[in-house]
Order: sequence, then structure tokens, then C-alpha cells
Amino acid sequence: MNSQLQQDWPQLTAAYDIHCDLSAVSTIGGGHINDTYQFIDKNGTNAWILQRINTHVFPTPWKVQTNFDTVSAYLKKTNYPLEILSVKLTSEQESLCHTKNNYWRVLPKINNAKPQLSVTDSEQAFQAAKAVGYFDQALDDLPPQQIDSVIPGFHDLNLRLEQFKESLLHNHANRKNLISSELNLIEKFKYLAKWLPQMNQEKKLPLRVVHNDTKISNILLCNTTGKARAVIDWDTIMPGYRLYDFGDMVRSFTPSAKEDTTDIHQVEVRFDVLQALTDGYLTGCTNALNEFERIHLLTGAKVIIFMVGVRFLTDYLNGDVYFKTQTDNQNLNRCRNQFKLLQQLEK
Ligand code: GN1
Ligand code: MG
Repeated sequence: MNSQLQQDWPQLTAAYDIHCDLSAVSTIGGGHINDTYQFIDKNGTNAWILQRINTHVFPTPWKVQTNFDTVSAYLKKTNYPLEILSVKLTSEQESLCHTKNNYWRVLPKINNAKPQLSVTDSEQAFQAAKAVGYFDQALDDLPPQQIDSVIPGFHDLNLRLEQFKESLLHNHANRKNLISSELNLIEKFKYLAKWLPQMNQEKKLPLRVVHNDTKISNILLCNTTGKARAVIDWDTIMPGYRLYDFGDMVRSFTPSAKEDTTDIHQVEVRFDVLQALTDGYLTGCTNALNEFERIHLLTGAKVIIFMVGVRFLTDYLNGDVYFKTQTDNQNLNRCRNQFKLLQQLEK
């Protein structure tokens, strides 16, 4: 059991009036940043999610939570058809519980639905992508100024390439020796960083409130019907581009393998899945993309796949301090898988 949870559990049970033994709390989810747990309150049959916000990644947790609450309140006023997340308040009526070292939130668990690490078939891709489409469409009129950019430059590829350069100097455990082919690929694909600034200059891409982390494990599908129940993980909702929400689906839906598979041969773009997710997204957000965005969906995908690959490699060179890892070369494998996808799409 995580020592932070152990330490904070008495305060959490008091703040949320939880009746549950710590031994009955279990870890859930495959997220790389926050710690996520589930428990059942003895007072009822309700299952709950408990999350510890990673303040290394999100240094302003109150702002993250304000974004979350703003979106939650906003969606309730729309005809958004999926489950709307909202947190349980503490006894002090706060949406986060601040302990000595940590920030926690509690949410009702969505029953009979679970996240998955890869997409099984094109029907599933369609359903999940339609849900993301609904999400983006529902946020269409929420002014970006109402949402804080809690991680400045989150999807700024130029910044990510700068951070990569710095990590080369850091070169944890001489890992640079192992990445010569990745270095070549970064040289080859860094042209993608010119695309967005140019589009911005031509004022072609509208800045909107988007999800920014639409990977398959963030869309909960119903265990019974296979239809989407919820789009979860709202911490990175920020002003951004719909093309990147689309792109992160291409990144995480199209390969049949897990993001960190060590068998790179399994990493192939499944074009039927790509077609289905495109259809699904456009079904969900029928009116929310302009002509220009529709034409450039695949460019959005390439940019995001490259960017996430670069971020994994940066963390590898920094000594795995950002994304959670269980094995030594996990971030390198993650990067290699992204770059393989990118090369396939480029073809
Ligand atoms: C991280 O925490 P998680 O697993 O939802 C990351 C995303 C990456 C993703 C790659 C705040 O998301 O940007 O695309 O890993 N989130 C943050 O799997 O950096
Ligand atoms: Mg996330």
C-alpha cells in the first residue's frame, strides 16, 4: 500500500466520512501520473474512486480542480449524453482534501464499466471515439478564457523538443548511448513542429476547450452493451486543439498492442480502426469541426504521436521522473512504439 495513502487515510476518512478499512482500498487504473484507488463505503453499497494528484506534474491542484468543477457545471447545462464527473465535497465543503503533503479527490465510481489498455475492434473504436466527439462538441461554447492552462505549453511541440534537448545534457545513466535511431527519427520528424505556428499565423485553427488526453483508457465502455459510459480523467482539460484530441485517439486506439509493449512488431496502425474512430468522432461532434480541421485530422495525429514519443524519450533521459515506470526501459519502449506508429502513418 502506498505510504502517502497510509499516512493520510485517517484524515481522509474524517474529511469524507468514509467507513472503510484501509486494507479494503485497492489500486485501480493504468494512469502514468496520479495515484488512483477504489473502495466501497460500509455505509452504503456505493463504490468510490480516490485520487492523489501528482503535484510534481500539476503544481496548482486547486486550479486543476476549478477547471474540473467548471466543466462539470457547464456540461450539466448541455445535452451531453454521457456521465458527468463531479467530486464529493469534504466536510468543509471543499472539492479537494489537502493534507500535509498531498491533495486528494473522491468521486463516485461508474459501475459496470471499465477502462482498457487497447482497442479490440473497430466497433469499439467507433463507440469510444463518438464519446470523445460528444465531449468536444458539448464544450463548443465554453470560452477558453474560463479554463486555466494548468500545464503551460502542454501540447507545444517546440517546447517539448527544447525539453528533449535539455534531457540530452542530463543523460541519466548514459542512456543516450541507446537512442541513436530515435535521435535520427527526431531529426526526420521535427519539421512537424513548424506546422502549428504556421496555422496559428494564418488563424486557421480555433483554440477551444478540449480534453487533451483522449487515450483509450480514459473512455469507459459499458461491460454489457459496449457503448461508452463516460470520458474520464479531466485533469488536462485546457484550451487546445480538437485535432490533438483526435490525434491521441489515433495514437492509442489503432495499435492492437499496449502502449509499452516490448514486441514492436505488434505495433501496427490498424486502418479499419482508424476509419472507425474517424467516423465515430465525426458522428459525435457533427458540427464542432471546421473545414480546415477536417482536412488536417491526420496531421493532428502525427503531431501528437511524435510529441508523446518525444516526451517519453525525454523522461527516459531524465531518469524516469515524470511518467510512472515499472521497468528500466519502459519509457524507451513507449517512445519506440510511438515512433513506429508515426512512421507507418507517414507512409
Ligand atoms: C499521461 O496520466 P495519464 O496516464 O492519463 C500524460 C499524457 C500522455 C499519456 C501517455 C498530465 O496521461 O499527456 O499522453 O500519459 N498526462 C500528463 O499515455 O502528462
Ligand atoms: Mg491523463
